Order: sequence, then structure tokens, then C-alpha cells
Amino acid sequence: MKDVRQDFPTLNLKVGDRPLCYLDNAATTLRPLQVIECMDRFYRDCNANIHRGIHHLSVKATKMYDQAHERVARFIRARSWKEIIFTRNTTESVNLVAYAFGDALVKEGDEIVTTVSEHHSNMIPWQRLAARRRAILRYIPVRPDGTLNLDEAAKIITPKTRIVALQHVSNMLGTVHPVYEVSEMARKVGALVVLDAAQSVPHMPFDVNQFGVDFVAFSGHKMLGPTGIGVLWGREELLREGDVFLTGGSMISEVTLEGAKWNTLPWKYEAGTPNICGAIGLSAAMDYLEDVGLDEILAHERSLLEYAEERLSSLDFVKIYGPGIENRVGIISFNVEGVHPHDVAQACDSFGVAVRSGHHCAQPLSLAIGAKHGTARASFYLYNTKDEIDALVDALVMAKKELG
Ligand code: C6P
Repeated sequence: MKDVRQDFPTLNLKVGDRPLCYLDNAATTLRPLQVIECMDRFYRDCNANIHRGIHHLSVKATKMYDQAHERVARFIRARSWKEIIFTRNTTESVNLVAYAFGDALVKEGDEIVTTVSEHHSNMIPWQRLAARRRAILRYIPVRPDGTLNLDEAAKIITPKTRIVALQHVSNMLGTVHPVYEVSEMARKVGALVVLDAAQSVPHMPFDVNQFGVDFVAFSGHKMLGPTGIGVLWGREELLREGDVFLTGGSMISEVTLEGAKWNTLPWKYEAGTPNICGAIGLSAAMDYLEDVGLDEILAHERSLLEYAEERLSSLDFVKIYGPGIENRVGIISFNVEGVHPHDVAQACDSFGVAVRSGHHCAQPLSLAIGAKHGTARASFYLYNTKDEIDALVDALVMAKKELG
């Protein structure tokens, strides 16, 4: 893979007198100059609202925003740009499905299925939907290593199931889940499938058609793009028929005092002034990622994961969670014997190493894998190096010595 580090100004920062080792990419990634400068150019040269004005700047901004939908469609191999809805983030994308589709689909006594491994963003919206509709929420359990128990899934997904919502990759453990197998079970009983791809779209070649799912949600800020921009992909025929979510300007074609008609796709789901610059910044991030190559990025992260697993498992006071690395991508979750994960993260910070600690917004999974205080987590991306993993190891040795 080509050397990309010079494109990321944040990597020049120091923490105290140590170079920053940014290993918190599952939380959010850094941004390359190409994205920062693209957004800077937009605000300098093209700033206007979209789909409203007929003046020069508005036409320019509208074109760029509309093209951003096409850019995303190409990135995830969607059949049409009309299937791309810009939201704020993965969380909003999942909520959109729960409200606009879930409320109409789920009736009293019906069942919704999700998994114990989910991020809260793909759990709470279904808890709320079940409460609104007096439906039953059922969970596919995980084994002690955090992998999904498919034998149980086959029993839990039944003709009563209306929606199955699951993640592609666990943000806590990096586990890659067997999405196709689960979606096949769901399709057999006619349930809709919602895929949280927040931790996969940024890290590997991704084709929305490969899993047999109906909706895919992800966030721009986890893939070199800005914060405040996310994506919901949905099958066009579903989106065309679906109810609306947020209402107001832009999402209508005609309004009377009595009611309104909805706009065409994707505008029907993009109420109000959207994050125009965010969408354009995300397009620049996708250009960048494709230029480096998603296969190359995946291979690079795999080599970092292998190295991290080898180095951390050589420390007898470190416990690593999750399945073997053949079932994981660039995330490693661990604990240092006798040291609280927050103290581990603090010790890492004193070495310039940024890791996240706690439940990682997946508290039921923490409990299920026997990490009641959570874990410390290092997560990799295209700009990380083996030297940074060495710095992490030095920090863990110090944490054990001083605090363990
Ligand atoms: N996980 C992490 O540190 P938002 O916040 O909406 O952009 O993404 C939510 C989300 C949903 N699903 C998965 C699998 C995720 O990893 C995340 C975000 C971050 O693990 C921040 S909590």
C-alpha cells in the first residue's frame, strides 16, 4: 500500500514530547488534507443552499450535492443514486428505518430480532419500536468469544419476525459476523434486514447487494470524512413505498393547508437543509479511499492486527477478547490484569497512544464476554504502523508495572 501518512496533518501532533499514535479509529478516523481542502474550497467558492436558488452558486452547490449521492452509490455498488439517503450518522439511519418502516410494519405481538453484539445505536431504536408497537424484541445470543450463535438464531427467527437488525463488524471486538447466513434466515420468513455497516464500509470492499439485506447504515466520520454526515442505503422499491421520517421543507412536492405530497427519492427522506459540505467532504474521502484501494487497506489492517495479536498475546498479564484473528478485522480489545480499562487508556495516553476504554457503546456485549468493566480497545486504519503498536505495548508494560 502506498505511504499515506503525509496526507494526515494530525499525525504530526505530539502528546507531551511523544508523537501521537492514533489507535482510536473505530471511534472516529483522522481526515486527510484532500478532504479538509475540499471542504475549505466548498465554503470559499461554492457556498449556497441547494435545490432552492436559481443563482450561479446555488446551481453549483446543488450539482455537487447531487453528485455526492452518485459517489456514494458507486462506493457501495448501489444500483441507483436514488437509494442513497444522507443522514447525520449511523444512529440516525437506523432510527429512520425504525420509525418510517418499523412503525408501519410491526404490529402487536410481532417480533423484532437483533443481536447481543450490537452497538447501542442498533439496539435502542428496536427497543423503542417494540415498546411503541407492543411487539417483542428478541436477541441472537453470542458465544463467550463474541461470535453469533447461529443455532439459536435459527430458532429465534420465525414467521413472527418482521425485522432482523444486525451489525456487520463488532465495534468492540472486530468480529466479522456471518451476515448472509442470518439474512437468509430472515428472508425465508419475509422479514426486513437492516445492516449496521459502520465498521465495515470504511475498511473493506463493500457491495450492498452481496448480503441480501434491505437497508445498510454507516457514518462518514469513520471513513476519513467529516462528522455529521451518514448514509442510509435502502432498496429503491422499499424507499418509494415507505412512510416518511422527518418532515418539513425539501421532502415535499406539493403542500396545501390540509396536507402534503412527498418528494421523489432520495429527497423524500432528506428534510430541511442537509449537511451539504459534509456530503461533499464524504465524496472526497471516498475518492481518497478508492485511490489507495480498499483491498490494500484491508490487507494493511490485517497485517497490523496479526502483529498486535502476536505482541499483546506475548504479555502474560494481558487478556485479549473475541474470536481468533481469522474472524476479525483491525480491532483488538483487551484488559491488563488488575488495572481498570480507563487507567489502561490513561497510561497509554501518557505514551502518546490514543485508545478507547469502557463499554464502547455495546454494554450488553461487554457483559456477555465477561468484561464487566469493559475493555481497552485499539483500532487501526490505513495510516497506522507497527511502530505504533510497539508504543502501545510499551505503555501496557508500564501500566502493569505502575498500576497492576
Ligand atoms: N462506534 C466506537 O467507538 P455514529 O455515532 O452514529 O456515527 O455511529 C454509531 C455506531 C453504530 N454502529 C457501530 C458498529 C459503531 O461502531 C458505531 C460507533 C464508535 O465504537 C463510537 S460509539
